[in-house]
Amino acid sequence: MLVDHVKLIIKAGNGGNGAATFLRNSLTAKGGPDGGNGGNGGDIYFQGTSNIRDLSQFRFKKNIKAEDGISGKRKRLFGKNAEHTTILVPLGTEITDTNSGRTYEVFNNIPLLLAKGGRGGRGNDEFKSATNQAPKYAELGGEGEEKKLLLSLRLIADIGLIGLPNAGKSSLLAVLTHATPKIGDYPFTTLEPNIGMLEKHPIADIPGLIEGAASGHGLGIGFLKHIEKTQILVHCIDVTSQDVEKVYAIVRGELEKHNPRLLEKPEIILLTKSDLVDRKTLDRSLMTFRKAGKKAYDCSVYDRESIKSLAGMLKDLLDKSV
Ligand SMILES: Nc1nc2c(ncn2[C@@H]2O[C@H](COP(=O)(O)OP(=O)(O)OP(=O)(O)O)[C@@H](O)[C@H]2O)c(=O)[nH]1
Ligand SMILES: [Mg+2]
Repeated sequence: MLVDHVKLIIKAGNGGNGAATFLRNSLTAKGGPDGGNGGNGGDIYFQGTSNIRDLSQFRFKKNIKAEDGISGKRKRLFGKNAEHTTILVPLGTEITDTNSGRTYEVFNNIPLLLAKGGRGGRGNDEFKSATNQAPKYAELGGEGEEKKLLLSLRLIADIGLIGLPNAGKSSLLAVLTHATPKIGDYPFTTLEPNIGMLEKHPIADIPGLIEGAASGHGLGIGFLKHIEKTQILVHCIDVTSQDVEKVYAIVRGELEKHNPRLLEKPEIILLTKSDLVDRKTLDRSLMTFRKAGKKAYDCSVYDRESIKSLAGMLKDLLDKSV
């Protein structure tokens, strides 16, 4: 199961308290102040990594706390600063601080500070002055910052496969990449997005869209966010459909309702399951789209050549777009 959004509470470490102590030993019965400073509390950083694909690590771990700083001790001993905590998240994670509304996008591996640890408190030794040679007080360590966060993941894929349920999207992912998605001759086989790699290019296969998906029909359109960052959409249409133009319009309509900008993305129309119709029917369907100035192709997962040329064309298009 792809976990693509979670709520999280993070709390940086508190600073250690400063000590309020006085030098005492066999020679000194009433020595001066010697309380050391407390150490700083640990910060919390987020860092992107390509080794993690989703947010499932947070399903049962909703609270993350960094270490507290150690308190200062007598004999001017400073407490240790706490270690910082770094939370690794997939590239493409969007982090929203729910109190301030600020949003951060993790798209590289540069650590992002989200909760600052409290400063260590100063010991009484630091408060000595000409007028007060023996201060009895020391500072308490500062509180570490606490934040409520919402993490939301957009898969970062170069190519997005879209279309009605059963159009053959997952089958295509399986033949184009080494991915092994579930494939079935019934609608809504895919319940969560799948990702596969066509050489260096990630391809996202998402659940099928149906008419009314934008208003919650079928599996809805929540997962469309995963194709927002793609460079190319491959619109898969089962060539045995009664009316391929209508199918095309339905899916485009749902994309538009989610985000009209999706319609401006470079797109190719792919008539799938070409092995199931004769050449004439296939050409007629291709022409319907080509006449309208669209890029339309056909393929069958049982025709190795068609898959090879599809893969070649996708790679060419991506190389041109960078
Ligand atoms: N004959 C033929 N059947 C195909 C081809 N591609 C896919 N199929 C079949 O079509 C059915 C649906 O394939 P899927 O890949 O699961 O379709 P999908 O678009 O991922 O479906 P959802 O996940 O439900 O949206 C399966 O029974 C596949 O075996 C093809 O090129 N030729
Ligand atoms: Mg599928």
